[in-house]
Formats: sequence, C-alpha cells, structure tokens
Amino acid sequence: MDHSNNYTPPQVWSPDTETGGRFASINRPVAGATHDKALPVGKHSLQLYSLATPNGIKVTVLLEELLALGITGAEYDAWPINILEGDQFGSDFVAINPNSKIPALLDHSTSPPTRLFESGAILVYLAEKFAAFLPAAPSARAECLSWLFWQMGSAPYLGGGFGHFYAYAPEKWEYPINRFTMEVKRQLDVLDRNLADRRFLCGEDYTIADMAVWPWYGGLVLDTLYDAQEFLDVGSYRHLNRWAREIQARPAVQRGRRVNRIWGPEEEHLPERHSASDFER
Ligand SMILES: N[C@@H](CCC(=O)N[C@@H](CS)C(=O)NCC(=O)O)C(=O)O
Repeated sequence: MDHSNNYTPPQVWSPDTETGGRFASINRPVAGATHDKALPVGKHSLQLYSLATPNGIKVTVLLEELLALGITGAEYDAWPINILEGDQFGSDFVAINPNSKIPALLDHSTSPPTRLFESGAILVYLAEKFAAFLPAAPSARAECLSWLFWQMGSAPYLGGGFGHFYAYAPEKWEYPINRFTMEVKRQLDVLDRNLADRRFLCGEDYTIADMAVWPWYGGLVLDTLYDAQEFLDVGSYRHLNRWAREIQARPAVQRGRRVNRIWGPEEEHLPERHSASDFER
C-alpha cells in the first residue's frame, strides 16, 4: 500500500475549490437558502419534493405501495428537486428541510401543514398515518424500527464513504477505498445473514425497513449503483440477492423508482407525478 501523503492540514480549514470530483459543485460549508424560490403545490394533501435517488425512492415506493392497497388518502404530487442545479438551497425548500436534502414532504391535511425531512421520519409518519407497513405490536414494531434505523446509520458509509471514494472522487485513493469497502462488505454480510432464515428483513412481512434498505443495498447487488458488483463480489450474498429480486418484482416498486427520475433512459423519466395515469406515458 502506498502511504505517501503530501497534505498537512492547515491551522484553520478553508474550502478546497480546485480538487473537483463529481458533486463538488453542490458542496458548501454553510447551511441556509441561497436564493428565493417558490415551490409548486398540486391538488393532493401530500406534496413531495424529491428526486429518484436511493433516498428519494424509499418514499415514492411506500406511497405507491399504499396506493396499491387501495388507500386513496396516499395520493400525492411529486415535484423534482434538481440537486445538481442547487434547487435544495431555494427558500421554500429550505423552509421544509433546513438540511437542504431530498426527500422533503409537506402534508397539507393538517393546519398548518406538517413539514417532514429525513427519509426515515417520512416513512414512519406515512406508515403511522395510514396504518400499514409498520407493525403495531411492540416487539414487531421494535424490530422494524431497528432495521429502519440500521439503514439510516449504515447507508452513509455506503454512499458517502464507499460510493464517493470508489466512484466519484477525482482520484482512486487506496486508504479510503479499503476502509469503506471493508465496512460495506460487513454490512452486506449483516443483511445476508439476517435474510438467511427470513423472507423480509423483519420476518414474514414486508415493511418500511425493506423499503428503506432496498434502494441502497438492493441497488448495489442488482443494479449499477457505483458499478461495483464485481469489485464487491455481490453474487456471494445469496440471501440478499433473493430478497432484492423479490422486492424488485413488485409493481409498486417499479412505479416508485421512476418517480422524479430525470436521468437515465428516456422511457424511464417521470419528472413529476400527480396521478396513477402518469405512469402510462
Ligand atoms: N439522511 C437523509 C439523506 C438525504 C440525502 O443525502 N439526500 C441527497 C440525495 S440522495 C441530497 O439531497 N443531496 C443534496 C446535497 O447534498 O446538497 C435522508 O435519508 O433523507
């Protein structure tokens, strides 16, 4: 391993404006809005401001699953927030999410409207509001929340750690790639062992924990997330692959993953979603 390092941290840090790397242009060391920007509001109570990234898909999959159960109160308008163009720093968006990240939700069925940010909080809120996909019995609920919060704590090592250094950083550095690959492989093994004798993460029932974990770890083993299938030897996580494929086959998942998609094959784009018929286009 090459241990050469030409960097000595200065006394006081200041932003590096030269190194670059994908997403460098959207990183800032301060919070808050950069510009005034009103957000559109559609006709449904639920107004989602998001993008079809793994964190965004969690919410649209849940909404589509709720609608598939016939819960019409889960109808929603979904509007795209283009994070590469800085929409997350617009004034109306920051008023919903002071952390400037998608997904963000406004529920206009309350007065004043209820604002929500953090995908895990949004999943719990919607599952409780519509009494679905989050078990009510205390032990089963505890198991579901444990796996849901496992995802919230683990995925930043996958996305911000492994994905960033393996796929997006301007150069391949061995130290961070080794560190985060070790952790991501351990996480994949955690999931694989749990799924060895369970159909879904919490048992026989499909819950919001599966919906939170699938876009990240399902994406890693089935799809092209970070183009790392071979590098991580994802085929060796047999139970995880079986679980990921079962979830991928659900029609609501197929719909949810298209909502607010503004990249990839043209036929999969669906920048806005206002009704079920939008998927027919
Ligand atoms: N913990 C947050 C993470 C959300 C997040 O990182 N969103 C990304 C897209 S996947 C984002 O909006 N990034 C924009 C930025 O960092 O400026 C959640 O689960 O909601």
